[in-house]
Amino acid sequence: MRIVAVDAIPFAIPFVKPLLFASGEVRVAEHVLVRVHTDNGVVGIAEAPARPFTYGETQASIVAIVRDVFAPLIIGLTLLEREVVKARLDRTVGNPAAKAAVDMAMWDATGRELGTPVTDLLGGYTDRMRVSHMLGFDDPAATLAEAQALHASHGITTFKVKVGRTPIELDVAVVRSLRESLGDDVELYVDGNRGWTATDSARAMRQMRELDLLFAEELCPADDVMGRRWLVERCDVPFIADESAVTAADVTREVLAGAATAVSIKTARAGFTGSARILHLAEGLGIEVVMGNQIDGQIGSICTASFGAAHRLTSRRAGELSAFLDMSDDLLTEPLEIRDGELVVRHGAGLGIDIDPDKLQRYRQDT
Ligand code: MUC
Ligand code: MG
Repeated sequence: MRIVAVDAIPFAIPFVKPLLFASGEVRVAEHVLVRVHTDNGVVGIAEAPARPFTYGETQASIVAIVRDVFAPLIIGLTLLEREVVKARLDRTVGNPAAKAAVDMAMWDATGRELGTPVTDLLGGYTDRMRVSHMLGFDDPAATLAEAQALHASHGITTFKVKVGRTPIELDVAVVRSLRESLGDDVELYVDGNRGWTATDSARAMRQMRELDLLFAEELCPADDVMGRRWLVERCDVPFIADESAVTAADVTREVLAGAATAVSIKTARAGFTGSARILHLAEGLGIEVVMGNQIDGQIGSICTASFGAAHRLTSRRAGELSAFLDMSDDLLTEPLEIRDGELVVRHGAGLGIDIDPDKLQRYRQDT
């Protein structure tokens, strides 16, 4: 189970419906397929989504750091030396999506070598997760129509609504229309991607008080230190740290500072190894967790589901697993399916997925 090669293949797949939010927009999934090859001929895979507006990683930077910096550091190690890999990769700060993809491709290769699903290796709590869908910026009628269509086609009943526009009334009107039209049985929460000030966030939360929100996420920047603490104190729902809490150390800092009371765990930026550290910390602190989404494709979504379903705490809440529904295509031989509002993990070895060579050839950017 020794690593003999690591490759990073850039690919691009257009979105049918672009996702717009306060910190950026995604019209094409410019992701990187990371593959870890072992001396037994096994290949583990994972996907790194470039999110320049959040973490500063681009598709080109992910390819370069995996090929030129990380691969030479880990070739020759075995798949079970995950802590050695982590220590070597962590000499470089940042680059969370690139590091996470290397980690998850190693876990996939380990599962394939052992003939065991990764989700069982991680914890094996259940085999499915409820799905939460992210609704990007739009007007109230279009957002409502999108939510209704997703409910009809996939049974989805939990929605994360992107907010953070000015004036705040634009977003409040969207959330109000969803609640009034969809009724009390759907779960709604909001994500500001740091778009509002603390004051605007507090006003918006006051205006949405009767709308029974489940959570509020990253409404204003965590770097507005006192403003954010003031806001979180006033918030009557758990306040999720997302991009302000990438590592377990970040989560500790934000929660102890009163800047968050819940955390979004994203395998796309923490891998399985880092996500487990954050989950255990959250359990110890007794805070809510949500399996978050980095606008992942199907490879990333099955990674999120495999981790989320593996643990009791992460499987309690709906996970953000459906961004790929807005993409025009993907790389898998067998596409993921969301039915009755749930995504079931794959029961095959590793992540239980395979790449379609024709699709990879069509979408890869390096040939
Ligand atoms: C989210 O939860 O914020 C938007 C930017 C990003 O990095 O992730 C997405 C979703
Ligand atoms: Mg977020």
